[in-house]
Amino acid sequence: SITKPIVIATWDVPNATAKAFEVLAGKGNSLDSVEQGVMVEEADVTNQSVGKGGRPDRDGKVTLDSCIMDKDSRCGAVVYLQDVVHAVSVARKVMEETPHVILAGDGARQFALEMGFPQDDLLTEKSKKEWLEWKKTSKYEPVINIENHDTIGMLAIDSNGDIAGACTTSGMAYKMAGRVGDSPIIGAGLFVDNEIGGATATGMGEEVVRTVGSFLIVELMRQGKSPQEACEEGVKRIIAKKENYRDIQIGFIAVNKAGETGAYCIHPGFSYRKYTEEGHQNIPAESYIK
Ligand code: SD4
Repeated sequence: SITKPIVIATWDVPNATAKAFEVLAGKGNSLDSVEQGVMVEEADVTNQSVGKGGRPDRDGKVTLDSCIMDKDSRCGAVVYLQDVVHAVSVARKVMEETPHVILAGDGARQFALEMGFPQDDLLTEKSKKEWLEWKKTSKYEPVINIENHDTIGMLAIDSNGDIAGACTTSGMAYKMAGRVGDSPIIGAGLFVDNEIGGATATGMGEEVVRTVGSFLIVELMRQGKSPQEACEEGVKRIIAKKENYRDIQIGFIAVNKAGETGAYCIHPGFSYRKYTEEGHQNIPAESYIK
């Protein structure tokens, strides 16, 4: 059957969603769509939360987390990857070329270089300068809604009606060395099920991991909730488990197989980009705190 293709992504990322939709419009599949879509943000040095130009950890190292999942529930991920821009493509190679799901750190980098990915310095002058400034106080205080583009999580349904998702980030700025967030963790930062739909997250990853947020949202949709209702429940679950939830931001987006979408967050300021044949728009998400 022929379905209407759709792409959604966390935050206002018009270039990434345009690229992803271009792949779908050319009869490409959803896996290629989400990979090529999020690669736009990985390459964009002005996005300081993803790929090249990302903010470093507290020791000045840029370390990337990414995962990808397809219609057959195949998945791949890299965590704590250094020196390679396109973490999502390395994640896809983990999925396609290895018997494993996750590769970490030096092993992930070694694998990427063996696969022919170019080595690159991910720390830009701008991010380096800000980090050196931060080091003067070294206060770890994640900022809510740092910019209007941030960690990118993307979900796409192609004209065959098949879903795929990808998520990629440089993680929380000035994190501890070795820290891994939700974004590369299947079920936490991203989950898709071709029978139901998909969900992906942005914000304080620790909270998304301990509630297995994206898996929760897909399962709620399986039980009959709309994507909007499911995203609201996902955020409320985090709020119920976190006394000082006011100090953090979480944003979820979801799509079901009918192409209905939803989004919800703790604080105002989160939005998502939606791209269909009818056009594209930046949609502000409803928030728990008004
Ligand atoms: C993380 N969820 O590493 C990511 C960060 C993020 O917008 O989404 N920033 O916890």
